[in-house]
Amino acid sequence: RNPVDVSMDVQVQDMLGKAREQGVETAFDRADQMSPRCPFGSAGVCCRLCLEGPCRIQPNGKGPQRGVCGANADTIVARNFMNSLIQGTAAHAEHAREVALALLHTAEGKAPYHIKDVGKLYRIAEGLNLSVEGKSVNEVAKDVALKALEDFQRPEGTMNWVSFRGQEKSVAKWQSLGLAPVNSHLEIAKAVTRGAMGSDADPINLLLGGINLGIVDGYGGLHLSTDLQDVLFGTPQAVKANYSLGVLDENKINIAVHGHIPLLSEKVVEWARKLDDQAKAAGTEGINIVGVCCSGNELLMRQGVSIASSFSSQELVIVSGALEAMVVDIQCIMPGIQQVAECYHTEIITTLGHVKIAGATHVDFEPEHADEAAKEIVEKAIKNYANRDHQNVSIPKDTVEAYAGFSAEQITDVLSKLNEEKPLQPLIDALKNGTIRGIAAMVGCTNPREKQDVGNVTVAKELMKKDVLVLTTGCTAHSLAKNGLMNPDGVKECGEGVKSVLKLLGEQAGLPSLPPALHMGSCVDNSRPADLLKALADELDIAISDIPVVGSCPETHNPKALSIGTYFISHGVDVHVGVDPQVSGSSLVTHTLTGNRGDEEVTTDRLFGGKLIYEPDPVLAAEKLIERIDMKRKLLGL
Ligand code: BF8
Ligand code: SF4
Repeated sequence: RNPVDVSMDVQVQDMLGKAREQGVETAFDRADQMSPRCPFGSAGVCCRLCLEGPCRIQPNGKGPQRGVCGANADTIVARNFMNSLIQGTAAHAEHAREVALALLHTAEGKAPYHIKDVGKLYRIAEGLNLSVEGKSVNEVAKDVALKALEDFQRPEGTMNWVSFRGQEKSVAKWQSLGLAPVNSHLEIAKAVTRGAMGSDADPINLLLGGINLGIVDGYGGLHLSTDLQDVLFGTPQAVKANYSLGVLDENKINIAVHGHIPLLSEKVVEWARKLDDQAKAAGTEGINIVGVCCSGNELLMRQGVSIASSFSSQELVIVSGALEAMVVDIQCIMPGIQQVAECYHTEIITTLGHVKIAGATHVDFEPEHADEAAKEIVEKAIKNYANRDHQNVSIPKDTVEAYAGFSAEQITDVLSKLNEEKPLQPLIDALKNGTIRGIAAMVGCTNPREKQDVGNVTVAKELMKKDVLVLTTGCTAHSLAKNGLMNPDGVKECGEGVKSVLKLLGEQAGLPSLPPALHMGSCVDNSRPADLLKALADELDIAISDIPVVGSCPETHNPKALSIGTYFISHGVDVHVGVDPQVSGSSLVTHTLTGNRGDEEVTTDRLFGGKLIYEPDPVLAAEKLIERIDMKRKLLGL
């Protein structure tokens, strides 16, 4: 593909042009080389779970229809789907566990972090039924951390965070179906076991196992991470920052922070500020931290750090020739960054013992020694400035201004200026009278296979136009920000109804309008839209599945996005994906996930009230989402 066909973003197109001129290969080139894709893998019908295989089923019904063990396409497709949910769920659970352990060590005085949001800590303690009387802040934090860690080891019952954050109606349904998770590690281990060769062979049962993983992902991963990160680093509030490759600064030492867990990125920011003089002594104007992927989102929300790139163009930040270091922790880090870095002076610094890249520098980052590690990392970047080839620096000129930091707390805060006693009432009224037709969470990734930003931006604009209130997280937020949808001016894209609400709320916040897409954070922060939905459903005394709300992930790439989607489906929220979820090899699996509530067979829509919508065309996708929103409105009598 020509650069103009890989991204909507002119800066990305230009930087890709530079990479190609210099013979540097990126994910966009490799995505092209991978075409056409294997039809068996695409349909989900290849299995390599044991050494009798690999086996593959002919999707067209001709040729072998069972693997050596007798597994048919339905079993293989369901197993493969569940196995990818395991990947996503384990990633989020491990993220949460690391934060919980860091909170414990902080409370015990063993790690150099502080409790930043004491109010939220106490609200969480209360939600967990912990007594706080006569206890110090650190003692309460320790109790909360132990409750969190219990969610990785309790032998029976229901996970603390499911009881705490889940809506009663949803939790009761999961319990009645035997799907309420006991603890994250137990459920993940069980899923690995049932998805193995010679274990669970019932496709429907496997898909229900997938729902259980979705619930683990949501509560043991997303909610737990967000809650404890807010306690340690503060609950986000509206903040202004800049987007695009142009946020790199030629006159400064540039450090990109990439990955997911704020334990590392927050410390890098702190030490960059502390060592600014050292950077000036090296002949620069200081240190410029830029964000990539969800570490970027975390820093943006709490520190106003600007964002250089979403997932698919991460290598191009290096191609600028102006990046001294790219510091990574975990998830969505392309191994390809090392090859690209070897063509420039950038030092790739890995930080976790279990996530290394051959050829990269490794600085071990343990929360207990966070200061020493962050200092070492920033000093390495300062030192590496001497190796910058100033002739080969190309930084695009423009950046886009965007507002972020819309935590559920921040949104409620703005709403409370309209109705102090019942802050949700103005939102409920607008939903009831149709000023707001519905709510959409635009979430997830960018994918080098897809033309970057097109799906995300088109679905969002189509929904906005039709008076859907758009919330956003993850790399999708990056697409929306670069295209002006996280700026008050972007409100012109909205229908008259949503526009009037955003303007009214904007006035309360001292802005001409709230932006048409409200950025709620990283991918683990998909807990935030979920919190808002729970609050709305509780206030209305209805199930979350009854609210006219949808999720959309147009440029899906990571299994984490699928597990987040499954989390929403387990609550009865419809979820759109724009990239093939690789289940088409089984009509049973496809129908269970995408069929309707009125169908005779089992479908997630019938069981939970929400389904998966696979639609690569973003305009059609928006139409289908609107149809579901309207259906739910009708069922509510609106
Ligand atoms: O967790 S949105 S590409 S960076 S998976 Fe990855 Fe997708 Fe970006 Fe954040 Ni989420
Ligand atoms: Fe083949 Fe069955 Fe082994 Fe899969 S588990 S590789 S289908 S024999």
